[in-house]
Amino acid sequence: MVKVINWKPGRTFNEFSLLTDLTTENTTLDNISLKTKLGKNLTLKIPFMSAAMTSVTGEKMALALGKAGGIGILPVKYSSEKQAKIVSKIKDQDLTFVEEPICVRETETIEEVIRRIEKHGYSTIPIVNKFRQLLGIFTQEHYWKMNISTEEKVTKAMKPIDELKEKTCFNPNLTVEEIKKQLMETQEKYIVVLDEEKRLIKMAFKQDLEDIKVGVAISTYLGWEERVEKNIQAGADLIVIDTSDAYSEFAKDTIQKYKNKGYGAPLCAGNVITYNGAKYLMEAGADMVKVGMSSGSICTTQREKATGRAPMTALLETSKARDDYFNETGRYIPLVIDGGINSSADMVVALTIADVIMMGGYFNKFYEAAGPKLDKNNLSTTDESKMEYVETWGEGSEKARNLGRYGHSTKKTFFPEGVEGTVSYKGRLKPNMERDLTKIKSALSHIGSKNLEEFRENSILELNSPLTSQVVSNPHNINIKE
Ligand code: MZP
Repeated sequence: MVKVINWKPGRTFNEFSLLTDLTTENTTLDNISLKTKLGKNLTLKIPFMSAAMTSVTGEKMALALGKAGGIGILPVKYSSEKQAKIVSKIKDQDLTFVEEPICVRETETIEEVIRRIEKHGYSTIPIVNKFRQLLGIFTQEHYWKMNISTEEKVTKAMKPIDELKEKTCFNPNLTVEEIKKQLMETQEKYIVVLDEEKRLIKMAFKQDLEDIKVGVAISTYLGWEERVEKNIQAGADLIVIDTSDAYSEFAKDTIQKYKNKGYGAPLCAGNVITYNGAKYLMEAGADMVKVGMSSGSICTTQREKATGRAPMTALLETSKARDDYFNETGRYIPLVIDGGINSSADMVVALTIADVIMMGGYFNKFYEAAGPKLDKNNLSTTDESKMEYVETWGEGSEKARNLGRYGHSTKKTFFPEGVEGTVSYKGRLKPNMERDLTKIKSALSHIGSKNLEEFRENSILELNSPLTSQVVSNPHNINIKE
């Protein structure tokens, strides 16, 4: 006789709707913070983590996501030397000038400029005349506060040069060290460097002074200690035990040994899907717990051996362990939800419980993904204008054969639990992600939360029937214009 049959079906993200609450002056879009605290020494500006997958997180992805305020996790399939080399490179990033900032002419409309912002993801756009002399700066943040139609000329919505005294500097020969000093001393987010004729020379952004976060995955197999040591030396901000099933004595042993070393970087352990699994890792000393099994976009675990859980149910159950453990010990253990997040709506629902979301398929679609890019004939290309698809594969696929993640100590017992395929190319990470972050902020605004902590406390979710999901999740009764 089976021990328990749980007749309540598992739930995924898009089965839920989020109810609204009072929006206040403090919870308009530009007042909302998406910061997430993942431990004493680690706070992210945005709650995004890229999956420790060889088709997703390489140097380019880790750097781009880290710069944007999230964190990339370098896969355990990389040698420890390769991981540590990338970590060092990212941690050693220094501020550089933006030598040719994208700027627009004074003749353009606000609509045209906003479209450009959406394409490139830059939020601070210099407005110049035909001699490249600076007339002003357009930012969406400033524009949102004005009541002007997007059909108007951009000059109507820009901050004119005479109001930019603190943000401009008339010394084209300014060095990197000098600009760094200026940025550190000012409240401003950027400085524009001009020549005596007010021609735009270069820009520098305060954001580029910030420390870029990067994490690495380890397994529980032989050699993990050396891998940790190398990556900690290189400056890694987070170590992630990446195994498909972390409810194991091996994970506990790894956590305890890691914690005994007294490293400053927090340790995330996963994946688990049950209350008991999460509690076990918390009690073993994990600083963060990663949740999910069988929900990944490339995953066939459920099909092969029926183990796994619907991601929202896994998150709900493990969050009970987070609450209980907090009540017992006063230690709050952040949860990472990993796998199955496909849209901004999924992100919002996941963030009603999780502290951070890890995504593979989502990041795989971008230019910065490690997977090779293909043209419309499925041929490899490095020409961005021809990119149509990106290759993707699971860590449990024949291609990756990440033995340690799936509990194999030799190749003899390996069988695939993941597939290979392609995803449609979506362009650069920054503009796409900024749009999704705005959607998340918009959801927070609707329920009157100014940060993610409040959001987790205030959210009220409602389960939809399958029929309701069809109606509320999709347009209906119209022919959709492509
Ligand atoms: P997704 O965001 O693509 O839906 O899911 C990404 C997650 O899927 C990874 O972070 C990892 O936990 C999981 N994964 C990676 N490879 C496999 C596999 O081959 C897998 N089965 O399930």
